[in-house]
Amino acid sequence: MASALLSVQSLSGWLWNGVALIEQPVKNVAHAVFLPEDKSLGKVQDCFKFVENSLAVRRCDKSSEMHQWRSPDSWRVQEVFYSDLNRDGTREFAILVWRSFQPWPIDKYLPLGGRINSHQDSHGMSCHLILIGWDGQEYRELWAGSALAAPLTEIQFGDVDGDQYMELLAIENEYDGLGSGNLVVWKWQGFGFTLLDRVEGKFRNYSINQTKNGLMIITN
Ligand SMILES: [Ca+2]
Ligand SMILES: [Ca+2]
Repeated sequence: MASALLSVQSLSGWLWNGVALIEQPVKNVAHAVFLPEDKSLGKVQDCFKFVENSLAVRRCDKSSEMHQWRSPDSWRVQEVFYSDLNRDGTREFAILVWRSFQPWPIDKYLPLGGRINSHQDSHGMSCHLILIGWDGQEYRELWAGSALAAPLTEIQFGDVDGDQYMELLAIENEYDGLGSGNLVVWKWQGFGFTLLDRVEGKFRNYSINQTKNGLMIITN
């Protein structure tokens, strides 16, 4: 995760003021330390494994096939975290996946199709955010976004606007130009994510710190 030792001289802090992320002076802020995600899924009998760009969920004691889910071989799972992004009171996996680009189905038939054709890299791979969770009977894809217009890296969760719900934080890169970009915060709005704010820049990573004024995002 993005917990590299940050150089204090190059840091900016960003706090939500009710309308936008506002830059703050960063002084004497303790470096954020990212703890490993809790690997129990609220029900201690379920475990997950994230290795070699593949995510697998199963009963820790392998007792139930119903409790198994595995990312398809055609997916390259890049990042994973476990939180309640879709605001239904239950945590799910948010995963960042690269897979072969697919146009919107309807665009195959429209004269002006191909509206998201730029949402892929030069190898025909596109970046997607997907939520995987327990629906009461099995683990499944709860929500899958179409190809992102700009691929994300460094995904994390945090309550940026202080409404007790978690937002998605990320660095927004360019296809074929991964490495730095804008800081973005997305929030769930019922059927998908909507942009809460974007701070334009060439940020490589960031950390999040709880302060008395709210969640401060520290970029470098
Ligand atoms: Ca949820
Ligand atoms: Ca929030």
